Amino acid sequence: PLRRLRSARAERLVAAATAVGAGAVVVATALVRDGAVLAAQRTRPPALAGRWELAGGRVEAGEAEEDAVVRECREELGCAVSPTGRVGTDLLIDAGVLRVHAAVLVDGSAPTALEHAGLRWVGPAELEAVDWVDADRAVLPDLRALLGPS
Ligand code: DCP
Repeated sequence: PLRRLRSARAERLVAAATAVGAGAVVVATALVRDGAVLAAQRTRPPALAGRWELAGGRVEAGEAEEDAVVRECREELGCAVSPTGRVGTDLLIDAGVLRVHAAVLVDGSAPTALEHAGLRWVGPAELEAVDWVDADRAVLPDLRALLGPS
């Protein structure tokens, strides 16, 4: 079940649940270049294969979220990124809580699909048409605001 958390109280409940091991923190990267965001096509699990996501993964114990963003982009996309801040609110997913961070490419770096079936840069006008995984679709209003008008 997916729902947006709006209250500070709800945010604290997620923090408490995460602290006792009830779920993982998963970071996703809104990598922005030239007014477009990078979408990556999942290969697993079967239920999500073929659908598109913001690249990311589980934050490791003791790891800062920004460091997880940098690590996941290096592992999955083979590129160097610099995080620039949170996008949207916490999202509850089966694995725990999903937190999106915006990021930009470090000069000269470019993403490659090392673990995904494909990559595409998505401008504001195309955001809606992409077959996003459910959690990432919930971030579209925030992505639109991040990218600006089409
Ligand atoms: N997820 C999501 N949206 C994203 C990224 C991830 O909904 N943009 C979800 C899908 C998975 C969970 O988060 O249920 C973990 O994502 P990954 O499998 O990509 O992350 P890891 O490879 O780090 O996790 P695992 O330990 O499962 O291999």
